[in-house]
Amino acid sequence: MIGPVEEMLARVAKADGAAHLTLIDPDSQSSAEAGRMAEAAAIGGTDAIMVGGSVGAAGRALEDTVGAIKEGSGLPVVLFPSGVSGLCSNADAVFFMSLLNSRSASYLIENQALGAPLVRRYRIEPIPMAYVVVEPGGTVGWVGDAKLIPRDKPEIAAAYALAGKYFGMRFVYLEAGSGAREPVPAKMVAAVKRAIADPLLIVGGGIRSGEAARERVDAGADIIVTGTGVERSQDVAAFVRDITTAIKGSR
Ligand code: 1GP
Repeated sequence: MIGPVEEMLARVAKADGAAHLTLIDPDSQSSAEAGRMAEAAAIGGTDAIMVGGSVGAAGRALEDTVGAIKEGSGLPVVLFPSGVSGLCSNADAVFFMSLLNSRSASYLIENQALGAPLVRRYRIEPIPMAYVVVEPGGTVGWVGDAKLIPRDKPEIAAAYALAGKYFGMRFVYLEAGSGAREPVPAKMVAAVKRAIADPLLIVGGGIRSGEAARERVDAGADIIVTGTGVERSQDVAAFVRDITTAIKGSR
């Protein structure tokens, strides 16, 4: 069953050529600061806010951050949990994801099984997603025990993404790791989109300019995620505007 946040993302990706998500890690700033960042990102044209992080994105800090973001920006909040503790009841949706190239049952299915009843109790919208981590992988690659996809092996990324599609996942996320020096190669993005066709393709990790974002959208990305660039920016609205202007209306 497709919920309102997924429906909105699909509609924007189709109508505008691509959608943009801003990632905010509750561990990186106060909740009030996160609220101001989200407000500025909304002014810059982002479509929704993702909230999560590999370390420390849980409990009170998570809930307060989600609350402040919703109040500050009015945008939907999609949780991006690293485990069951990354869930909270005041978000709109959750990327209900499996790290398909993890070696650990924890990140493939165990956290998801423990989290599923909470998602139901909290009434947050689950968005089924295949999560695939590519070199260098960063913190999430290490924490998630990923067998990193080599950057020069687009066919391996495509095989994992296709497996996700055949499992019924409607989103595929190609992740280079937060703060990666280089984003996922455009060639790999193109190979994955060719393989999966319909599921929405999210690309993130190391995207810090409109040009880099545009290259990935031209290659087939439907949604671009930026986190570190937003966090480090002196002018969040202008940074996000640079990316959204570059990707929207580009296809
Ligand atoms: C991390 O893909 C996201 O999960 C965002 O990466 O922080 O490098 O923008 P950045």
